[in-house]
Amino acid sequence: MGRKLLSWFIFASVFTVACVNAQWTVDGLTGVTAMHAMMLTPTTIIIIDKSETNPDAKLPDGSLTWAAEYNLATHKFRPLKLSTNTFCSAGAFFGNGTFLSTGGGEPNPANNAGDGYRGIRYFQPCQDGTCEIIEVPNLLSSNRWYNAMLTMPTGDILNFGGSVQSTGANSANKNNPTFEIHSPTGNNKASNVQFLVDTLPYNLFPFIHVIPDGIWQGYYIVFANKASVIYDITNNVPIKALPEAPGGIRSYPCTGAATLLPLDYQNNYNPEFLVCGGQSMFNQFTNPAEDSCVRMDLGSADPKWEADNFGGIPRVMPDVVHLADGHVLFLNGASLGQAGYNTGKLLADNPAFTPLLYDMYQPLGQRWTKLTPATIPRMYHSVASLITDGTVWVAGSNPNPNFKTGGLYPTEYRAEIFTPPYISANTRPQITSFKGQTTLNTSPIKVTYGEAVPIIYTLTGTPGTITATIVHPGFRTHSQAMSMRLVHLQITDIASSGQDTYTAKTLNANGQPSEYAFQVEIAAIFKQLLSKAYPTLMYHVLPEAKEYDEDGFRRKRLDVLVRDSGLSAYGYELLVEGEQRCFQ
Ligand SMILES: [Cu+2]
Repeated sequence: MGRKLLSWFIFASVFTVACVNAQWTVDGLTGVTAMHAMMLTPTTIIIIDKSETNPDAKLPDGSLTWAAEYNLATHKFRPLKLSTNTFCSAGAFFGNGTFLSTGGGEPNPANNAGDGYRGIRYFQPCQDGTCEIIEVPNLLSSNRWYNAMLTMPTGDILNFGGSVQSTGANSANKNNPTFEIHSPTGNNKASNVQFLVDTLPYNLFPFIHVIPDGIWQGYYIVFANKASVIYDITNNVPIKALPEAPGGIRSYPCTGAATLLPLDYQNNYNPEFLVCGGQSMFNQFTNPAEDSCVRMDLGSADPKWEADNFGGIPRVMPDVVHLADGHVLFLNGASLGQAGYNTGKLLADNPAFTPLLYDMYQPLGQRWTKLTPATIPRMYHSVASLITDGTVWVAGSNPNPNFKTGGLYPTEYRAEIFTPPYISANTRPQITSFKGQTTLNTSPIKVTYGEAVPIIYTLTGTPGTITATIVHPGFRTHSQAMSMRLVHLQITDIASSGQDTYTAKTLNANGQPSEYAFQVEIAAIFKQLLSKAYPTLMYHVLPEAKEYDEDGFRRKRLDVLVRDSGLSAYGYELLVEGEQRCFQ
């Protein structure tokens, strides 16, 4: 094809890359306070409040309720009938996708709310907006308030701890130091757990996660107060007591947040556990919140805590969210005080408006980034959840015994969408087929363990590094992210479908890839070369093609701007030169 010249050279230039930051947008009204929430389908979130008089949550018969289904597409809520008080309860999915809510609080006759302490509620998500909650009162083995629930590897649900009565801090006479297991065929009886006695009085809403890999595989990490243990639920025995965590109290009402960190095939899914925030002093409502985090490598035979700061912001009642790119987001909560209701005096103040991004792969001291602050306080009884477009749904805040308007920290019905930086910084692939199925998000797609799944997507703009993660956004309440989990999936192959990869508008009249396609193609090649040479760095490659004729030759020049967040920007110019006939 005639003469072809490729030359690379750096040209001196300075590029100012605009700081891509996060955004907050008010989305819609939740109708009931988002005290508990969980994504049920790609477009719906179930919201469960305690029994209270939410003035806009009217059922068809005119009565009020304290549950709703929030639609992310229409930004509207649909009231759901409840008959028991779901005050400070818990939830999880069965392996078959049925949602289960259990526990709650005392009867509230004024609202026709029955005793919820031993209540069980099922909800089978549907697409047509007709499904309702099915309640079975008094089915738990014992009262559970502030219990934790978790989907087990068997598809059953673990129901762990709590108290038998609503309270501030827990106490021996209100403690429920037991667990029970729910399976689709019924309940097991309660099993006693000494750890839930030893961690009094700060063991409500204990943190519990399955350890999915490594030498403790199949056991559970349980954390309450400052203590933790690796636990064998099957045989109901503690396997290994872990060292006391440095820093303050982490459990209600000195509420912090905990998560199993994202799991990554690149380190063989090594499990790590992170706990952040809380409060060191009980009933000291003007005391600054805990400003530390502790992290533990559960892949170790002898796990130890590594202490870190909490991004420079003391925070009690944080919410923790796994983002789709594997970063961990902390938001909501307050910088003074503790969890609980304001009854004449503020238990918490100084809303912690600034979200924090945690990068688990960075060395100690370099993991935190502050993002654009919120404007709506999200105090006690707030939630946040990753949703399917990669943004974060944020709702709730009601540190009041009942629905309240006006004053400081009223009942908050506004839901917001928080758009993390990675959404606006990158073009996202549009998935058109998943395992051969083109009708997405309407019915479950079954994937077996270890199965390779073909995904077909289209991508306009510059193809970046394609990554894939699978996420369980968790049941959200009281800073708990029950069952939340993220796994980085290994991509075995990315194949281009040829020119069809580019949409028709990128083809010129002769059926050749247009200049636009040319830019994208060269940028992708360039990026592949760079990522082979420097696999640990992240790049943005921004191509800009120019062409001109000179002395009978047609030239295409490609200026390529390379940007890594840790480095200053570099520019390259690629010159592709050839006879005019090569560039029809
Ligand atoms: Cu509560």
